[in-house]
Amino acid sequence: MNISILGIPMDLGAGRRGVDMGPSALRNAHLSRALRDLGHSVTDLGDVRVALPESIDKHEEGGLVFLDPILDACRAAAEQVAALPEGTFPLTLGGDHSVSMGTVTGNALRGNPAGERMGLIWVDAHTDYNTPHSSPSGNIHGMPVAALTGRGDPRLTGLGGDWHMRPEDIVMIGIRSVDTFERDLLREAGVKAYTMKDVDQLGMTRIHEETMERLGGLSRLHVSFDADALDPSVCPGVGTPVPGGLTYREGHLLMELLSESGRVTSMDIVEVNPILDTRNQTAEVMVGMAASLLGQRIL
Ligand code: Z70
Ligand code: MN
Ligand code: MN
Ligand code: MN
Repeated sequence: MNISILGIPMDLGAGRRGVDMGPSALRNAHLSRALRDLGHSVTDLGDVRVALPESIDKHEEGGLVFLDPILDACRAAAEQVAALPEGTFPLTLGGDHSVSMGTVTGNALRGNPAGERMGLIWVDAHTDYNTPHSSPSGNIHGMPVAALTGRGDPRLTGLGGDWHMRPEDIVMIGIRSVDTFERDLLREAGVKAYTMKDVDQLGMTRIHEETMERLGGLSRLHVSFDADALDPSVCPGVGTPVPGGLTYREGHLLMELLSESGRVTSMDIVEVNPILDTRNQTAEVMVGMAASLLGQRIL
């Protein structure tokens, strides 16, 4: 397979600094080599240009911190991803999770400018379903899924023009931190979310089967993997560690099963924070997750 790597070194959507270094940390953990060793042809397109927080004013506008530079970076990411040839697998590296407003939009519009239905598998401790009204923080990385489904500020929801994700085409896995009003929005929209309780009770195999069934008719599936979905003992280098997360094996098993399905057409790795990490462990773990999704097997 042809894999194109694109970095979006942005931490403007997060409450803490450092995830702008995520793409470097993942490259340092030998991401390209790991994928080439699996037989893939890998092209690293480098990074999207992102404004430095030091050279812009931190202004909040209608409950949105750093809105304009985040929109610029998301638009650039969406354009680059949408322009990749059909059949290429885009592997996009954050950055905070607001980058996925751009990457998911770009993948949905790739090959069909009007946009097509696409399945979204959101692996995260958080549901990222806030709007400017429901958000307790104003941080845009808590809002990308709501924005992709057309909820929130029109400047965020308008990235794909008239195209939006359908809530029924989204499955979240690993959830254990949801804000009060965010919970209401998520329920009302009808997004399927597997919490950590569901992971404990059903197991990852069953969750994978149900996910494949739910997203059955869709020809393209995007995996957006937030490193904080994994337990902080596995991935300590994240801005918002939440106890009780996915084990190392649960993460790999999900990626292995998704790989076997042969249906995943693009992936994000986001929220890796080298400042808060231990000897780049989080980036190394996430490179392993990408390798499992892209065909690595134990035997
Ligand atoms: C909270 C908010 C969030 C990631 C934290 C946190 C959101 N719900 N997302 N870390 N990746 O501020 O909206
Ligand atoms: Mn997230
Ligand atoms: Mn998260
Ligand atoms: Mn819109």
